[in-house]
Amino acid sequence: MKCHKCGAAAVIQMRQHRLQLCAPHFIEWVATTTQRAIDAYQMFTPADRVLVAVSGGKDSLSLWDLLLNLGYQAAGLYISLGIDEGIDYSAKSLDMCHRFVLEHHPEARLHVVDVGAEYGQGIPVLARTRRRGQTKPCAVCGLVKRHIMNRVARDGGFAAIATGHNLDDEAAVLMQNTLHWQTGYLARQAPVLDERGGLARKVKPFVRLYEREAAAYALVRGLEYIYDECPFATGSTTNFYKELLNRLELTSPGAKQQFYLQFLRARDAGRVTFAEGGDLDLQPCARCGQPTTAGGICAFCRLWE
Ligand code: Q46
Ligand code: ZN
Ligand code: ZN
Repeated sequence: MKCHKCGAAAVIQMRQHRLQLCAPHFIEWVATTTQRAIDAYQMFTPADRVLVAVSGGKDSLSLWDLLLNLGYQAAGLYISLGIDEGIDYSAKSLDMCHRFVLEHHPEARLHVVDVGAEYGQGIPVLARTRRRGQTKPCAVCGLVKRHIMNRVARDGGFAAIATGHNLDDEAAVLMQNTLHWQTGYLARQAPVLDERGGLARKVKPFVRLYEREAAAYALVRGLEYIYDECPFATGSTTNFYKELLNRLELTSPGAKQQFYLQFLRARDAGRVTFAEGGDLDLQPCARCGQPTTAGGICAFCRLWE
């Protein structure tokens, strides 16, 4: 298998692009693809300070590495959730982030927020003892992560929060939202969510990259990352839809990409429209000042009552 650009040995074949590339040309291709997405959706410019949410996994560390290599002012944010579950998940993933900085970008700034140390309880305990987390800790975890990301972005004056969501993630969520005709979610599912009512701007520079390409990027760049998924992610509906789409992709290369990117094009061109389901009336929480729809005290502050 030879690189289509230079004829050297190829490290990856991307059937949906009918393209196979050697290591240096693949890195260059990932950089160009990501830069094009950043420009197309006007995510941020080199003058902006960006906060990259890192988990120690392949997507977020690849994204942070690439943004730094492209010359962006990108700081990392790691939120320690206190998840052990017999595999030392949080400790190991934080260690990956520290090693990434040390070995690849010693000049980069990593913000660490330890939920247990700062608020008194980590996610597993919180979930077990609150009604919201009874079925799965993810509801509590998502709420906590959103609150902390928003706080750090606001306090640090960052222009945007960047997350490592890739095309597989987005296509899976799109499939789920479509099968349930969640029109409000379909209206808001986008590579960029603008700042509103005190909610920080959110961007996803990897939306045009397949998950296996983000993994290949990490591998080729020699980035170490945590292979384990969060133990609470097993059996998640997103993973179920990802598998379905991957089966489709096997027989029809490019199906995932087609499904997601054509949705964005059709919606952005106004060929399909979805109602957002009422304007979000955001008010500052009486305790923490972060925006809330509930009025009075936000869901995050109520967690700790
Ligand atoms: S970290 Fe948290 Fe995820 Fe683990 S508990 Fe669920 S939401 S699965 S991305
Ligand atoms: Zn090449
Ligand atoms: Zn609050």
